[in-house]
Amino acid sequence: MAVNLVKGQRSNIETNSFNVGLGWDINSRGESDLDVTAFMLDESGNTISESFIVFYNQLESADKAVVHTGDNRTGDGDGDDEVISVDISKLDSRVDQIVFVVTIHEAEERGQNFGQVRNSYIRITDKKSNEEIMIYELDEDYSVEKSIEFGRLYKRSGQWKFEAMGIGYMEDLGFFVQKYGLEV
Ligand SMILES: [Ca+2]
Ligand SMILES: [Ca+2]
Repeated sequence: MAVNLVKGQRSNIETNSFNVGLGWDINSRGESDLDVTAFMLDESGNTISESFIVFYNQLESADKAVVHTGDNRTGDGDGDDEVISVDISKLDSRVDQIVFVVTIHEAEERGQNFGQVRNSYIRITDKKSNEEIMIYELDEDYSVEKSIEFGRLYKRSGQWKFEAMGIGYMEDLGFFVQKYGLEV
């Protein structure tokens, strides 16, 4: 049985190899292109280097532990729209947490925000069995936000856990690159 997380809740991850899937739908008025980005941070909360940011324009981390399966530009249809797979056993030993941020491509230019986004979730599935381990459906309404820190994987005493974050921002991807310690 999958664990249903609510905002702020944490849960242990007992498998080394899993997929982190993002799903969303758009309500009327044209298309929105949501993008999920994984920032791989060290103990101080900074991105290890540029090659440890995984997103549609850089599909694999330097250690090959985190792999994005490709850009989805519409969110059309059910199920995961963008997927990032994680193999804990390959992770660079400096990686202390991985934050998943979802942004809207060209939100500013297109005048788009999360008020137009529906049914969004992040879920973790076991890569071997394809079983859903946990899911976090955004449980509050967002309106003007242009980006969301959706969730994070982090390590405590050797145990990997997932935390449902759901923190909305008015910022674009560049903001998070700076927030997590790199120059834009
Ligand atoms: Ca996309
Ligand atoms: Ca969808």
